[in-house]
Amino acid sequence: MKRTTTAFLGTSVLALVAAASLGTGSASAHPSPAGRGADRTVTLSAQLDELNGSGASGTATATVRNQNIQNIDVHAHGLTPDAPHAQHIHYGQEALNECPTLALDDNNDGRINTVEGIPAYGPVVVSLNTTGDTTPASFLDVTRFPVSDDGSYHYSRDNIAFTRVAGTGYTGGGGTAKQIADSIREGEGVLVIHGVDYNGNGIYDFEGAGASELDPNLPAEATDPAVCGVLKVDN
Ligand SMILES: [Cu+2]
Repeated sequence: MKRTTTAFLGTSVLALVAAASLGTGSASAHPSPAGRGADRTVTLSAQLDELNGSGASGTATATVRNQNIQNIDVHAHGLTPDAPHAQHIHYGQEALNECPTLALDDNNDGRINTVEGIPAYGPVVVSLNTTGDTTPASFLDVTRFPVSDDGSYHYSRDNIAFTRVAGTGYTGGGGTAKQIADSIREGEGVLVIHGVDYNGNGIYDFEGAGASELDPNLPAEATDPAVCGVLKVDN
């Protein structure tokens, strides 16, 4: 502690000798007042940029402490109006933990579908829905995701726990809640909002881009990614 050195410079030689002889000269007891837990709380923020020509954009901020998202806020605009938008935190140990580019368009149809984006952003680890279960099991339950009001919404939710997730690329099965939370706190999570009305007819239908590769009963318009941003650590 530099402050200790400064204090000693201001004291008399006698005092220095006395301090040294008492063994207190080191002033080594400098407790970290905040404790170790404070090191494990980080704030993250993301700039959300369009994918698939959606024209949408936004921002997100999150506070993550240990294995819990204390709060997350998402502001988005330019989305398909008055339609539900699945949104998730994606992460994979072997993913790039970046947003995808058209280089990942394996079938050359000019779109990045949700599966094609996985090498970049990884699988779903948290469903950012409005009520109930937030695990990947809820990733396509569109009834519990925010609905854009004229293309915009402000989403906020508190206390979302990370969970063990299969398919995240860890050997021996799924990544643990701690492994995933540690990586998200290091800035490796990617926030993705889905839902692109390609043909601009105001609804998700099969005319725009056919069926979703995730569920043949859902239009690809409902599941293709619309915006993406890496949740980076704030400085
Ligand atoms: Cu997603």
